Formats: sequence, structure tokens, C-alpha cells
Amino acid sequence: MPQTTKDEYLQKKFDKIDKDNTGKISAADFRQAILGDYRLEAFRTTTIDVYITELSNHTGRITFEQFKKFMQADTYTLKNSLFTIEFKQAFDEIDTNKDGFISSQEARQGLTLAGQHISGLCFNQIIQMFDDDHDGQMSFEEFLNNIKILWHE
Ligand SMILES: [Ca+2]
Ligand SMILES: [Ca+2]
Repeated sequence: MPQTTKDEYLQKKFDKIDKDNTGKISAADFRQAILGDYRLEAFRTTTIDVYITELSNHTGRITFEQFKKFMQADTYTLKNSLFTIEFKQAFDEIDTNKDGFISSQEARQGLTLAGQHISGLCFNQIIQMFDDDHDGQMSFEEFLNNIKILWHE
């Protein structure tokens, strides 16, 4: 599809949500409209909420440009902020003492809670693999960087 046709198509979609024709849609209307989007199936709703807040620049309103940015975003790439938000939430859940680092003990507990059976030995290896600065803990940056490497991005 040529870009202009695509824009027209998106504009029509946007206008449909923008019932009062203000050129902006509320975050709630936007959320309602995109929740059924198959591209979002992999993400939890809390992640989508944070994403919408960031997309709207914390204004609670979505402009056409922001709408377009979402519609044209590739959600299958780790460059997409949805992934960063999702990973950050998972990271924060595992980081139970909230010091910004995942120790091997936290990692072990975190994954036991998630119902996965990974042995303690295996976990130490994962932490070692991800622990780029060798301080014995995994920071969010280390976590994200290594996931990107594993995904070849
Ligand atoms: Ca911690
Ligand atoms: Ca580290």
C-alpha cells in the first residue's frame, strides 16, 4: 500500500475513535480500541497501560501522530518499547528487595513462583551469563542487553 493510502486508512480509523472530532482521543478510548489488537496478545494489560501513558507523553490524550506510531510499530522487535516495559515489570517482580538487581537467590525464587522448574545450578549459570560486570548480580541493563543478544538484535 502506498504511504498516502495507508495514512488515509489510519486517519479513517482514528476519526472513528475520535467521536467528538477534537483530533485527539482519550487514553481510555484508545485503550478500548487497541486491546483487541492481535499484536498485543503477548503483553499484559499493565504493560499496555504503561505503554499508552508513555505514548501519550503523559497527557492522557492520543494524537493522530501518536496513533500512527502505534499502528505502524513492529511489536515483534525488542526495539519496541512494549518489550522494554514488559521486561522491566518482570524484572521488578523478581527483584523482591527492590534494589534494582537480581541476585541468584531472587532469580531462583522468582522462577519458582512463576511455576517453572529450573535448578539452582542452572540459575547460577544464567546469572553468570548475564552478569557482564561480574558483581554477582544482574542489573536491568544486563538483563535487557543479554536478552537482545540471545534474540540476535
Ligand atoms: Ca534484588
Ligand atoms: Ca552485574
